[in-house]
Amino acid sequence: MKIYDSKTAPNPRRVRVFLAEKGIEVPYQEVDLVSAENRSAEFRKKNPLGVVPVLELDDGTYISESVAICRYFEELHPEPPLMGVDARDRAVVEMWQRRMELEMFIPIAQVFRNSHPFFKGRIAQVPEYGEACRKIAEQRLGWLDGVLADRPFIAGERYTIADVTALCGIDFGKVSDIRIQPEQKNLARWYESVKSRPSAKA
Ligand SMILES: N[C@@H](CCC(=O)N[C@@H](CS)C(=O)NCC(=O)O)C(=O)O
Repeated sequence: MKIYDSKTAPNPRRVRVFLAEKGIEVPYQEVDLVSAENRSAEFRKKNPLGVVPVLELDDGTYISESVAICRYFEELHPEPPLMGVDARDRAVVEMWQRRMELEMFIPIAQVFRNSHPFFKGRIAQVPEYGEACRKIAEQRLGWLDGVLADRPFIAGERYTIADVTALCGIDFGKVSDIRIQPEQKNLARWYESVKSRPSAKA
């Protein structure tokens, strides 16, 4: 088993943080995104979409999509639970995980994809779309600040995969100068608490 990884990219970090929370060690193989190794025919045999992370199992199965990889390990190693403990809780965690991914992480990533020179020539960049996503991402930070007014973690009382997704998205936003604002005290308190966990170094 191994995970095709990139130390600089936010989606692979989601998996590394998740596994660090569970205390699971998996060998990583760095994929060189700069030289576009991820877009080679060889790599596309592992993931036709040409993106990381990808988990390779010993039976030759390839699993991509960060949440799917996390799901695999959650099933095998339920403790500590990061994706919910019963039907209600699993649904609540999934709701927040999807919100963090769709409403926060993706707009933040789209700012980078549509404005940073790294993606020039790799995708059809639309800078205006990137700027629209910046506004959305900034609004979402304000929304999340309100959400965190009455709870320690995004899905409630316990640290979950929703916190992992939000942490990795918000940290990646710094590259595009998207930042928690001084008045967003709840968000800042949450950020300090998740950032100070050993897993955040993954
Ligand atoms: N939906 C995928 C997204 C994976 C993804 O976009 N990975 C990025 C790194 S964060 C990538 O490999 N980008 C390289 C490229 O687009 O060339 C997931 O959740 O894992």
